[in-house]
Amino acid sequence: MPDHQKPALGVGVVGYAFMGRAHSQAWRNVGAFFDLPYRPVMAALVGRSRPAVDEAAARMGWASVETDWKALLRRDDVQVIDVCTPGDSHAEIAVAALEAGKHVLCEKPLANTVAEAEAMAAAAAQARERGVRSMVAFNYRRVPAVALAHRMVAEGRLGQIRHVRAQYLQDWIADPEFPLVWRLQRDKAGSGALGDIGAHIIDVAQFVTGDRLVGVSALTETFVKERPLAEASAGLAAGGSATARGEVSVDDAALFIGRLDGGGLASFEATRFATGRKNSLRLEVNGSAGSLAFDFEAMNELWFHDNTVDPDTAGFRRILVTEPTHPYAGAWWPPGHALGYEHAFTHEVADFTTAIADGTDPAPSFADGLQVQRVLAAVEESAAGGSGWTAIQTTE
Ligand code: SOE
Repeated sequence: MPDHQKPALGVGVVGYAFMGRAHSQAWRNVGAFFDLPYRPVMAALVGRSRPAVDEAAARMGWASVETDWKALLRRDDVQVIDVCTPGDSHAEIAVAALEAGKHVLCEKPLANTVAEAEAMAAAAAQARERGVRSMVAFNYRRVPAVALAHRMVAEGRLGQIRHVRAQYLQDWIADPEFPLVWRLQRDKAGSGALGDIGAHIIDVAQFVTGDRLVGVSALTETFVKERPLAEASAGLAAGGSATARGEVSVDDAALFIGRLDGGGLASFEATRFATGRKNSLRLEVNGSAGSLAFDFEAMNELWFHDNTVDPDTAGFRRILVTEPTHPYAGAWWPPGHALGYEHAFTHEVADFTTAIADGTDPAPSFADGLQVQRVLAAVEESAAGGSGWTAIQTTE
């Protein structure tokens, strides 16, 4: 069906920083690469600073701007509200939007607390009865290599899952003079590396294996206890005060182990102090019939060891995940012409739009987001309680 004959799906994005830009790119390009049942329309971009949101809207192709997200609730030309704000506003915006009958895509993690996530999941369940859809923006499960890993495990290519080893390694705050931006403030971000990048590896590990964590034991650490205060509302690129400093109220790193309901063991590491690692989301899954390994810093590659072949020729081999038979890859370029970080967001809005049109439940759901929130809370509780911690006697 020609694009102009498709029903319009009006979109409003709240926020125009990193995630607002990534989602704007996705809404702007998705119709050119995916044959969708609806035609996404970039109706409105929301931001509190009128000059800044005007500039962002013009640059990214939004038809209008609002300085209050509540205005979207009343607009008949907006059917989707896409929440790209810090975690302290996810619940308020998403619940109001669902109650107003708007479909909601919400950035990760779902919320800053389990209580907020429970309210969001309840609102999503009620809205679903009215045909209103919702999804959490765990973008990495829509990187083709990760989606292929999920498909291979589901097809039994790895056999019984024994181990999942997941890391998310960054280093953007290793400098102790990096300012106290909102991601380092508990009231804004809910937690530090744990909720920001730890949430991603929890979702990816559960998505790829199809298993759920049933319990964890954890350590967290805040290496740098205070930092220069950040310029107000300047996002993650804020400059730091030369005189005023504030306490860091979140974790810099979280390490945790867990049991999977499928019987396997899992280990996780989320840190922003892995100097030299810029955005290295790594996953290795070991099963009785084979293993998979992935590193986002080589995001078009999936390494597979088939444990069922002749040992002489076994070993990890590289799958270049750019074939038309691979998830999402066929929508873009010929084999070998790699994709980037932004493409997973386009896949996300393509699947969300299709689910809205088909009347199906997008994944991951708010219930999935609530389960991740419960894992995050369990990690913090375990780390605070020191459970599973046995001190090593010193010899002196
Ligand atoms: C910062 O850690 C961040 O922007 C995360 O918030 C994103 O989810 C991740 O994709 C890149 O790093």
